[in-house]
Amino acid sequence: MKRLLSTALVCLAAATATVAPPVLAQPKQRSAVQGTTAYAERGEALQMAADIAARRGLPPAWVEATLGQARFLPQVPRLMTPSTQVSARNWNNYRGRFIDPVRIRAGVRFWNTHEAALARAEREYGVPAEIIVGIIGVETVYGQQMGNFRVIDALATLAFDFPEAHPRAAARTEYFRGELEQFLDFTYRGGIDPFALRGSYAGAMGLGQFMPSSWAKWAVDFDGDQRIDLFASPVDAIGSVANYFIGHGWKPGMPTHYPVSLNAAPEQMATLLGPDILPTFTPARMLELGARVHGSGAAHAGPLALVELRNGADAPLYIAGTENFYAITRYNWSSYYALSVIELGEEVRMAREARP
Ligand SMILES: [Ca+2]
Repeated sequence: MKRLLSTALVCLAAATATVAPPVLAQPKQRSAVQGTTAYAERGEALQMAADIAARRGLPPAWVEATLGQARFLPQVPRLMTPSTQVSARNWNNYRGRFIDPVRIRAGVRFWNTHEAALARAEREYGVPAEIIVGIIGVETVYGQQMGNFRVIDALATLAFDFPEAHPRAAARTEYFRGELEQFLDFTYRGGIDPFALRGSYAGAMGLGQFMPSSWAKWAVDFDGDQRIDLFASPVDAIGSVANYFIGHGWKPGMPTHYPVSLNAAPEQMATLLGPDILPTFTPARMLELGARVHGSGAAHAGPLALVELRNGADAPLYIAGTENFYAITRYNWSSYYALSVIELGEEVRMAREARP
């Protein structure tokens, strides 16, 4: 659900805990730039409140009062601005940020604690436990880093003050206005205090960092208490991540990727890399183009993508990604993200199996 974020920023959801939480009551003259400017002072925010109330059938006074109390967070537009430095993508560095002994140990504890729910999700949805464990680990270190921004403030700031310098500012503004509307709708209807929920600088919430629209569409009550809580119920988060995957084309039983070796001419490489991560080629077609898929992948039924993961000045890593690799990128639009999820899940599984 964070797929619309810049891929260069995908790691930041998990890094928000290292960003100081917004100070809402900073005294003296700095108050105006420390998150104390309420959107009640902005005509367009009040107009949008009226529009949302009408569209969603919500009490106009409640929507206006809620949105009016949202605060501008000056650090949020900065976090959304793409870096001006063109940094070489580096898989080994990226992997190292998410796959380390601390996170693996936390993953083993999470899996052991929620073994029954993970097994049930695998049975009911066909999404392997290790993929769910990989997602929740990369997103929040199993709930340890769910973000400290008030979601209403983050969403209002992005909806009304998205950085104009961003190459897709108009589309992103539209997106975050939609998310803000979803957030107001589901907190009102769910009887949830909209000021109590905290999340990433982009408004992603809970163990799996669901955006409001994803919460509305894919979140499920998986522990049976008749309510959905993606913050305090890891079991609800497990079921919701699995349901999200099924809604985004996950095919039970299909591997995520295969090893591949290359002997391709430059024009063949251009053809192979043209569709990027979108699965396009049969294994036979890949072989014609100079890419040999190994193992059971040689007989894979269905399209594959040649996925390139750069390593700075070193040679890139190549894999043959299946439709399930692509499904993971629907969670966050990045092949680096997807392979981190897969490999963290694998590492946690192996660490678990290595124990007596
Ligand atoms: Ca529940």
